[in-house]
Amino acid sequence: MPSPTRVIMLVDLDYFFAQCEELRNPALKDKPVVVGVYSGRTEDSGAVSTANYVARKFGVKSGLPLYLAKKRLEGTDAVFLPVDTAFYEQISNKIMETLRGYADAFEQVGIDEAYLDVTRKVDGDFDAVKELVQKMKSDIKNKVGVTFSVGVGPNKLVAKIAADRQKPDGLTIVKPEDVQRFLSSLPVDQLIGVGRKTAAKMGELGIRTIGDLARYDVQRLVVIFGKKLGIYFHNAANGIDNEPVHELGETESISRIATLKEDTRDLARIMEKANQLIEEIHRDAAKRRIGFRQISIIAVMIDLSAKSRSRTLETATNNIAVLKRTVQELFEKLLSTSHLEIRRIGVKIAHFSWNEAAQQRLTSFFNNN
Ligand code: TTP
Ligand code: MG
Repeated sequence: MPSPTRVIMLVDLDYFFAQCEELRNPALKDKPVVVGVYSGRTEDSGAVSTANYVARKFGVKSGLPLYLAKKRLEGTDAVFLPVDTAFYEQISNKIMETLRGYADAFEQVGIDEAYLDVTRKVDGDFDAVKELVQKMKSDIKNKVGVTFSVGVGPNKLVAKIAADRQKPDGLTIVKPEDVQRFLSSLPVDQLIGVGRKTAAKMGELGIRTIGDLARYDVQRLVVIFGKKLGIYFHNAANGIDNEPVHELGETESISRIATLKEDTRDLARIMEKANQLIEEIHRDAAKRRIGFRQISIIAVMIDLSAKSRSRTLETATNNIAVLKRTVQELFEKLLSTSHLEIRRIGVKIAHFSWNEAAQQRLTSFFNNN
């Protein structure tokens, strides 16, 4: 049975950190506003977190070194401000709370984005979406005073790309029958998971647009990029994505479990498998841009008894090195309490939050490849 058509929405708050600063001080509205992370080495060292659209006209954008931003805005009445995450979080929480009420299922991704499954809210009818979005926009405008852009499609992949097409205060709706046409002319790096390096590699194969990728032989993609990625790229380019909108409950966790090649008490062998599991878990967490505070392991011994260990960190992280180190320490501890060999191992992360992950997004998995 084919799955019924879903109506999925991505909401992306406009120039978020800078918009929050405008909210706090409306006199900033017509000026170029730059929010930056100051590294503190010299007065101007650091990078732009984001800039409002007035500043963007001068070529100032996320990631630009602050001294260059200053140079580009020379002679204007530009205002430079340091990041105030606590304040932005307050605003974000208020918005997310309101948005949640409009969705059948709701998944916040980072501090300024959320997916909404609104299939039942609009009765599966894409023609009813515009009115719903207008209602949401004016509701948030009245309650909080913030604008956002929306992408709508039959899945998360299309919704995400659509949201980038019209900004700020935009709305782009891609109906199921228009997906292929919508995607085909876009550059291939618009797909999540196609970073700079992958795009360059695809360029060498003559793949420049998503349409090129969609037409490329899937078997060859598998040979070049491996099975998982090859098939993912093929499906993504064809607009296929079945990922549900995950409700991120407080009790939720991400975990993986696997059987060792042979029963063992050798830490190096255990960690070899554990690191594979960790990489998958970390990829999942990075995709959803969540940080985690709790790390747990489980070991099934040869007598099939199970032992577990767990640690809660002081602050949330999405750092894979921390995850690997902690898991290793937990296995060392666990081994010291038993003389049995281990047969199966599992790794789990839980106690999620978005803040930390949002700040570290530039180092997240997908931005790195
Ligand atoms: P984005 O949604 O990528 O950017 P934005 O909201 O500022 O602008 P747009 O109107 O294009 O959506 O990121 C959300 C926030 O995350 C942004 O306001 C600041 C922060 N951020 C950084 O700190 N560093 C970065 O490199 C990026 C891209 C974002
Ligand atoms: Mg945004």
